[in-house]
Amino acid sequence: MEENVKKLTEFSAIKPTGTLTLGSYLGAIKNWNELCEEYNSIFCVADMHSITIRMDPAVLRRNALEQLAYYIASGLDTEKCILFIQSHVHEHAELSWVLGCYAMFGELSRMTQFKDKSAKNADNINGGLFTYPVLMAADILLYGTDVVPVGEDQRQHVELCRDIANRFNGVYGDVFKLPRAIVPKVGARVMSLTEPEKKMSKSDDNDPGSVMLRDTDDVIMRKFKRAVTDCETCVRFDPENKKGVSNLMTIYSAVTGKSYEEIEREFDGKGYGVFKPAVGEAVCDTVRPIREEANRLLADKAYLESIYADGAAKASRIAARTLSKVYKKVGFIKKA
Ligand code: AQP
Repeated sequence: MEENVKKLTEFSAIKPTGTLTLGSYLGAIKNWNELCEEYNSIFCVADMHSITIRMDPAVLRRNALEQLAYYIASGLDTEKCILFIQSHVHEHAELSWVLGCYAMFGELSRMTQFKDKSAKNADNINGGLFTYPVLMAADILLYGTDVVPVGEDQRQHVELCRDIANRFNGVYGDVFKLPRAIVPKVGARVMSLTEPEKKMSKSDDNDPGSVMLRDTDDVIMRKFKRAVTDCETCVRFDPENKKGVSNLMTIYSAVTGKSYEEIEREFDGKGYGVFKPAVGEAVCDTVRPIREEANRLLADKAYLESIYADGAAKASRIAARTLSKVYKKVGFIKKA
């Protein structure tokens, strides 16, 4: 896809710290797809963001390629979207440095994800973890992004990106467009099946509470059958008092398009023994074609390489224009 200057631009990314979950799909990728027709669509595999935790290099490489395959298998049209790997476009790191000089220590310290991840990795609270939202701001701002489809947990980072852009524009004029987050109505925060007060996350592959897009039907069914519910038997949406059941209803609603009222009627008087496998089956129906297509794509490395090479070339052209404008504005001498 070549950039169409009249269209608005959507940009988003996911870091390949593990294999994608149902949460990554419902909270993010599914919604990327929905805007592709109307927007210039640019998506990256955020490998640079992944090294804020210690990752085995071979695993990172494998995850990154697998993630690209899952993007395409989820329906992203390679003719209409730019798909690339973040570390292939060096402008991300370069703009990140400049923006870091316009991001305040106090605001970075207030980021919920920084606080959560620091608590989780107390022995490795590195600078990258702290400046992660600055690199994310660079990712977004390089492409003149209008909208960033993300799950609820990333909304705060997109808002910080706007603040940084605004501050920069306040000094140098209108250099950056101000992006806004788009968060889905259903599925913005998919919770763990075993600990429904915790977000479903991809970094723990063996977590029985996380449904991975690469899980087989059997594994998915087993996870749903073991999902935590409560001591009542009625299927009712009440996220305060019935966290597990409400999470399952959210998942069911997101994959079937049914409203909470319709779901309550469908399972009225049927109990969790019927409800949990029904959610599992609906999820299998959504995930199975994606998994099968991703496996097919992963067997064709040359094809995936052609997609990310082409994507990096197109992304670089846009990113280089933005970076050169920024360098000029801040006063760097143009390279002879
Ligand atoms: N459980 C979720 N429900 C809804 N949306 C979710 N997202 C992630 N988990 C859920 C959305 O998917 C994108 C993932 O981006 P990311 O990997 O860069 O960030 P993350 O939020 O840190 O994802 P994880 O899975 O929790 O990764 P780890 O375990 O490595 O920290 C974002 O749009 C996110 O909102």
